[in-house]
Amino acid sequence: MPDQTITSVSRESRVFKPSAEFKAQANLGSEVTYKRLYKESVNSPEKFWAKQANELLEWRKPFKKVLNWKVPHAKWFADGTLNVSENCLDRHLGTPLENKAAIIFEGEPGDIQTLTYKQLHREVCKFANGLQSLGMKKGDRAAIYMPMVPEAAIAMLACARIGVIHTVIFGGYSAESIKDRVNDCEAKLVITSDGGWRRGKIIELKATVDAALKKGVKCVEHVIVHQRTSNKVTMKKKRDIWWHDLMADSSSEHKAKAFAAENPLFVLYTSGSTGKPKGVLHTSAGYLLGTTITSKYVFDLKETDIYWCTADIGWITGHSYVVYGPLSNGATVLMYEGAPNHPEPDRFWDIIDRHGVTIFYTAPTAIRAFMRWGDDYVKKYSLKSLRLLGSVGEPINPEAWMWYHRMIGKKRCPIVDTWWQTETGAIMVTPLPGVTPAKPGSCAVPFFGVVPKILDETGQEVPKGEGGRLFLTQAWPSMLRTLWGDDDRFKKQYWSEIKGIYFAGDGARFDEDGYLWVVGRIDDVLNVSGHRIGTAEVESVLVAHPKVAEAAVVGRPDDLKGSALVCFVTLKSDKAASDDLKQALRVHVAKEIGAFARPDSIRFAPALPKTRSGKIMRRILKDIAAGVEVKGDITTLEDIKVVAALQASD
Ligand code: 7RM
Repeated sequence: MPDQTITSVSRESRVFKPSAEFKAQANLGSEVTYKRLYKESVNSPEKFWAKQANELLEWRKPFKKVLNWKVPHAKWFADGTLNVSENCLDRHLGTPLENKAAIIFEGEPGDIQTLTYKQLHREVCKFANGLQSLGMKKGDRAAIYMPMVPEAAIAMLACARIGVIHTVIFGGYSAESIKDRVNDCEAKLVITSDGGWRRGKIIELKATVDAALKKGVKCVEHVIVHQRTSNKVTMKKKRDIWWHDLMADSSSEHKAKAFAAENPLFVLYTSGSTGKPKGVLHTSAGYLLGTTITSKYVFDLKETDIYWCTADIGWITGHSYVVYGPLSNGATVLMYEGAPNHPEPDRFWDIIDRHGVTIFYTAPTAIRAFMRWGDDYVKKYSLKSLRLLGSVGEPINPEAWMWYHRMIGKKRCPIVDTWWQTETGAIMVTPLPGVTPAKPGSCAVPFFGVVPKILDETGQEVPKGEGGRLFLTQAWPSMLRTLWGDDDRFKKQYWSEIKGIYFAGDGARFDEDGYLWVVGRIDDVLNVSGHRIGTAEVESVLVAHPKVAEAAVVGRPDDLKGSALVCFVTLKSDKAASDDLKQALRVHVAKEIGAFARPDSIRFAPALPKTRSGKIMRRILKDIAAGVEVKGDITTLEDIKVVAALQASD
């Protein structure tokens, strides 16, 4: 394919049009069709979604009612029934897809395993029978704490098959974090692995689960342990069961039951503005429809693709675009267990060439790391199989976009910069690769059924070009339904900023062409290397340390991570500051939350900047952390001298 053309260079950005070749083969390649469909999707959403739901999903009992919307509670296709696992597996059997690879797995040590749709179906059926033999049934919760191995997807799909609600916990989380999540949703079962490979070392997952369960967990009856690394683990009698033992006794026949469209599918915990993570609840048909339709049109998925999304299944991107969306489309999904720089920083490019990956979806923080490691690692590979690139997780800076376009896409592949959230379930704003000209740094235009608005404090729409808060004003099928056990927080967090419409927590603006530019979180959530971390979570861990009196955590712009974590800490009066204590506090946070939350910097200060009513003025701390002049009004500060002391802190 020839280069995509640069059609204009404006002050802000260049514009990259899809090539004629890409357009011609795209699942959606016509601007006229996109416009017509978008119009229909927002003007007659029920008609649009009914048609898509019938075309893209397999129903056991067809729905009659499309949407029941009593703000903020949505029910989609409520009187219809289906089975999500059947939609991802059984429906491809008896078709030419059945002997096609569903999952190509590459472990970090280099082991490779392929599961066809037929084989994956067989494994899922066996595991579903195994879960049932342990008494797991519809509505029960199961926590999954596993590395990126096919068994993680098998566990998710088996839960879905029998109506068990899964909650996947990212393998980087600590024992304490596991305990909180398992207790919050009262999981009866934990599914884990002995370990997982990361940079040549074993991450001891089972040992971490053991530690979590010792911290005061009453709800867990069983732990299923998949053997990955064969490191020594302790198996607690009666409670712990080897995956392979359970599977050995299980039949590979399993008839999936039909469940109501609104049956809960999973809870996924995500950070919010308080210390307590939010359990985002997604249900069945609407979620599956959102992930299926976006996989088809945003990634332009075809039968012949080898599709690779590098996200871990512990995050929403792994749920929607490693498991449910691509499998429902009958795609071949590549799964890689390990680190991008093991044994060398060329591992991803090596994988792409060896497996012939055609679609590659990753995060800006990874792209920036590759840029830093240097072009030589990329140039050793042809990357000629690639035809489409994607980005997700945070705003992609134009420099990184251009490098991705030139170095990885060889100026031939469209890039889809996809904006969405754990809460939205599926991609909301994105270019369509065969239709939308891309601008580096902008996530472009709303997907079908999505109506984004940028509003000011009074709820007025701001003029194009001006920044404000991002809202979604129309209900969509894959929207979160509530927060597990806390519907009040759900209402308050998302639907009360401006009554009755969804507040995304992001700041953004539209440009003159109607393209969306997301700036980033405007609540107390940080995006560190694409991981969502609540400042309040880190603060509560810090103040739990015996030497700490008070703590305030802010983000500092960072070239690689997006945001770096900077913690301002005041010590109890009889405690002395030292470098050792700094290090101890960093280790403390990593231990309590997870290594990905390890603070970049701890600064001891005699006091924190507070208003007279005692509120910490974070914007002052942000400026101080960034090393810039403190801007804006500081007259509300209770003690003005605090600022100078903070600036002098280290
Ligand atoms: C999918 C995911 C959500 C937050 C969101 C934004 C940021 C995600 C983009 C982005 C700019 C993007 N879910 N974000 N994608 N910002 N451009 N393409 O990341 O729940 O973990 O995070 O991530 O701030 O609110 S998430």
